[in-house]
Amino acid sequence: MSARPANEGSPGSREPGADPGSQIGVRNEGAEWLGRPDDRACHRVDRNRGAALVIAMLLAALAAAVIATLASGQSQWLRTVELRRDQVQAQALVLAGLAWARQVLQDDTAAGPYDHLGETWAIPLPPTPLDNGFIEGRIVDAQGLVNLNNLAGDGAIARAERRRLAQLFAQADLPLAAIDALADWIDEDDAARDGSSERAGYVEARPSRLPPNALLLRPAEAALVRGIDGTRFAALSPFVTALPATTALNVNTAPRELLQATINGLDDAALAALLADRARKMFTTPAEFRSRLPAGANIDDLATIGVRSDYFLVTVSARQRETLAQGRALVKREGSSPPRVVWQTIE
Ligand SMILES: [Ca+2]
Ligand SMILES: [Ca+2]
Repeated sequence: MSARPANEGSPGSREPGADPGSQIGVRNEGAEWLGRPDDRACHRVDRNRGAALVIAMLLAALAAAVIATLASGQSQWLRTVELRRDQVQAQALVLAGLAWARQVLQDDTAAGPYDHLGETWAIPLPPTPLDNGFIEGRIVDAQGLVNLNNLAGDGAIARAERRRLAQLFAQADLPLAAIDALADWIDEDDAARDGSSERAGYVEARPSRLPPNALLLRPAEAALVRGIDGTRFAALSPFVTALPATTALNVNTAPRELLQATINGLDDAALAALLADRARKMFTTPAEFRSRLPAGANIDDLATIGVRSDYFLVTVSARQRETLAQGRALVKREGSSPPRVVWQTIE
């Protein structure tokens, strides 16, 4: 029986020839783990590997964030470019539509000296499909509407317009006294019709404003006049306009509401008969209009009405994908020349 080496089986012992690197460490007599130089190097390598891994992950996250930001910015930029492109195309279509309307009105001069609802210009252009959208438009005879600027005068046309507007105001629950204030807002003088509707009466007005003593450019300006509620007045927009001249009402195009406010002694049945007669054949003179009025109906002054028009309102809408453009214009026909644009808005 051979003697065992003294250190056989003791902690930290190893077989002769065993690989020193196969053991991570040794436990000394104090039972502490003490790394050997090789072990500490291993730990440093591990720590370096860990730090490198964390840095790599951070860089990857940063790169992902940068790419996402760039992609988002590029997407937004592309979206902006697309919207701008659609807007330009839609506005170009609106401009083309307005030019088309002027051409239609110019061509109409060859059709005779009358303007009525049976003519080509009066047929609305329905929504017409185009590439990526549609276009629609219509022409309205502005002289078939109440011309608010007529109120500035004192003659028969001003009185007739006041009467028509009074009926509209009553229907819209607007105060009739505001018609005087509106006339003072427009007329050149500073003499108040009701004692306070000229400049002196607006000194304390809030928000501050003063009568311009000038013709309206837009009917909506009437909402600035004291006593006129903007929302209620807006309901009258299909019936009112503001033209840069005194104009007679075209009885060939005026809506039933304005004909009723123009003619004395016209009940609903007589008005329906008059409209049916107008649809059958236009009126060629104010005198003929009076001669064709139903029995019992009459009109005060033939100078306040007409059968032709110079001013027309044109509205055109065009859509390109999600973008909608709208154009409005007041055009004035002057002889056989292309109608002149009095004002025009493109939105
Ligand atoms: Ca005509
Ligand atoms: Ca005035």
